[in-house]
Amino acid sequence: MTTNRLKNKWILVTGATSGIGKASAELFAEAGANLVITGRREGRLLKLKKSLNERFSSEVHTRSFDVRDREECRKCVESLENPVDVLLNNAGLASGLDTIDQADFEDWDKMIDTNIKGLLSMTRFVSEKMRERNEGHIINIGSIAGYEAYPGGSVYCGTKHAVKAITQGAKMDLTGTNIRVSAVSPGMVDTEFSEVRFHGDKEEAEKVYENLKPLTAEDVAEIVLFVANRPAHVNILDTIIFPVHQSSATLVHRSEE
Ligand code: NDP
Ligand code: 8X3
Repeated sequence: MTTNRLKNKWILVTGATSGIGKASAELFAEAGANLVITGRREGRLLKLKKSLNERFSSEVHTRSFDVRDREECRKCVESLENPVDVLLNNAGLASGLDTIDQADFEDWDKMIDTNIKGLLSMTRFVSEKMRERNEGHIINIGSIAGYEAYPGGSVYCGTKHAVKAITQGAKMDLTGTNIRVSAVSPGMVDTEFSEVRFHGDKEEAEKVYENLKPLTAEDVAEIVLFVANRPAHVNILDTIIFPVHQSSATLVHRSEE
């Protein structure tokens, strides 16, 4: 039986309105941790808070903001009464799958400003406070796209390569402290990710997961919890998680029907 080290800890989750962030918030609450759930869609945050409050005894706070707005990130962190034990940098997106010569600049800006700069802002503000306490854990959601590029994914993959480098560099910067830094890097996960990538085109999004059993958000959340729940002297730097029928960013086996 695994020891539960998460009870009464404070976990800040970015992008908790959907997918991996929401599933992680649910598992953290089930483990008895308290939560600050964030994202742009306030209605969804309030709904999740209500549902967590009905099922678990954890304290849940909401902060609705866009991680691309650095001052909003600062305000969020400064507004917290309790120190953050675990920062789950999950908010992120792919926008478009166009080639380098055709892609839309707005799509590029969205990905770079959210996946890299948003993650950096949250990390900067939270890690400063973690260093003062000499404790804490930063967990970044990376991707197989941080290890490989694929056609149409140059910028999304570039942002996830950046997340890998930021994770490694932050771990180095915090050497000698008790602060842990980790990444969790999945392959295909069935969330709203593809719908967002294809700008709301549900049919295109469904094709990504056709005749293949992708990971679920809960599958990834379980790994996040495992990483967060290690003893204080254990730092998992990264993990790559695939569905069994995926072997690289682009090599997938789809069943016949
Ligand atoms: P979802 O689209 O289901 O969830 C994305 C979350 O990010 C939402 O809660 C969204 O909240 C939040 N978010 C996006 N942009 C912003 C922003 N500017 N400010 C604040 N929050 C934002 O996708 P996933 O759960 O799949 O994605 C979570 C992470 O997992 C991402 O970093 C993604 O790159 C990564 N990933 C996903 C994989 C997949 O196949 N699904 C595989 C590997 C990694 P809101 O819109 O309310 O702001
Ligand atoms: C999401 C996984 O392969 O679509 O990061 O880039 S992939």
